[in-house]
Amino acid sequence: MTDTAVHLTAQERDAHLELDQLRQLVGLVPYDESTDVFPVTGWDAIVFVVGNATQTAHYYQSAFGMELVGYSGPETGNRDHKAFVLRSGSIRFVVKGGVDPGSTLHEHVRVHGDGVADISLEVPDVDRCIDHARSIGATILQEPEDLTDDHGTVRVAAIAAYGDTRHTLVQRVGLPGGDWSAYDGPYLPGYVPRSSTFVKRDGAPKRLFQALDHIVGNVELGKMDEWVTFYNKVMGFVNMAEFIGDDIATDYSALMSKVVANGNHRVKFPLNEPAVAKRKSQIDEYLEFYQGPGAQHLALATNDILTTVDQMRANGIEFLETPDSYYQDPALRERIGQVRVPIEELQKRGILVDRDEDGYLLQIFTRPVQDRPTVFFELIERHGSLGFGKGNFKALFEAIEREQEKRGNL
Ligand code: TYF
Ligand code: FE
Repeated sequence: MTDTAVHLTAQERDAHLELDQLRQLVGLVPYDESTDVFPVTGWDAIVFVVGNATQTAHYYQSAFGMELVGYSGPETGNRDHKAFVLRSGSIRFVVKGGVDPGSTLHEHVRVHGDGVADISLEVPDVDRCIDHARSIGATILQEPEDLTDDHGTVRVAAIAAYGDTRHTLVQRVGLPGGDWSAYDGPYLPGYVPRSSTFVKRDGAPKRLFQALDHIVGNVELGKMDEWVTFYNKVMGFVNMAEFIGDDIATDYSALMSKVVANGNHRVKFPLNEPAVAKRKSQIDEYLEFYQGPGAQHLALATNDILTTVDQMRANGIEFLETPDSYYQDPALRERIGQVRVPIEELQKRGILVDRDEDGYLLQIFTRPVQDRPTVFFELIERHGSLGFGKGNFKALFEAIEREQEKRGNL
């Protein structure tokens, strides 16, 4: 029998999370890593490229309650850009903005607006992943190389994903038998530790979310299956049961969606493509404003969505509204049964609820978080359900379309 144990990542240990909590938060599962062609441990960092990293870093602290832990910029010898490293639980966001007028980051912002440039993944063996990716014909954007500073060494490489999105692969620990110890800096070599000057309001919880659950990618019409195949073949990801097919698409959603996940299910990627419908698809709106495929929403896992939503609202974050009819529908109560809070508490906040054979989940979506109607966030509290809220698709897509209509893009 091979080792199917699930281990905590360094980021999870740092955040004082335990395996039982993670099983509930993000639906971790055991699997056999020895037969994986491209083993992935979990998320390493989500890298946002933005027009003003100084202010975006403030936003993720003041509105999302994240903690500043690292920095790179002119003061540290990086004359090209500023980069701020933010943490909440096991999640690491890095926000980058160009300082040098010639920085290539400006071009990313000109084309896409603020967005996710890099979904970095932690892997136990970068070279093994790149060898496999190359054998399948994937685009290698960066060949494996060691980066070293006073905190130690990491080995990195990068492959191309949809649009201009990349997956940097980060190996933070040496292979068994080597002499390379775990890297202990704030992020990557070149980054220095930096702490928040931001003071949380009295009584604010330690953190508003604990882990990253999934990141949805929007791709062009007819490309969803190609990207599912990319994640299957190149990265060894498996298909999850939840999908939105033609049936739902033509009824009300104007999109199709399939979900892939890495072996232990830490990393889950739903992939959307627009569907031809009566009205303009929300995915087309994204593709138009992002100028191509890209990351659409990031789902943040919390074990107390009520508090998280209340705090974020108090911090000025705007969520999509859910009509009272959603909660008044007798079929809803029938479908969801008992959940840990009275439905009235969900209704007050516009939180959606869905149940499947494994359990239930609570979820809510923000409005887009930058000027273009592109990237937004989801908060998700799982109680056994490994799904993505299939039962809410209709209510959710109607809410998204109401927003689209206000923007004049329907
Ligand atoms: O990740 C999901 O599948 C859910 C539902 O454009 C969803 O959060 C799917 C597509 C979309 C918005 C939300
Ligand atoms: Fe989602």
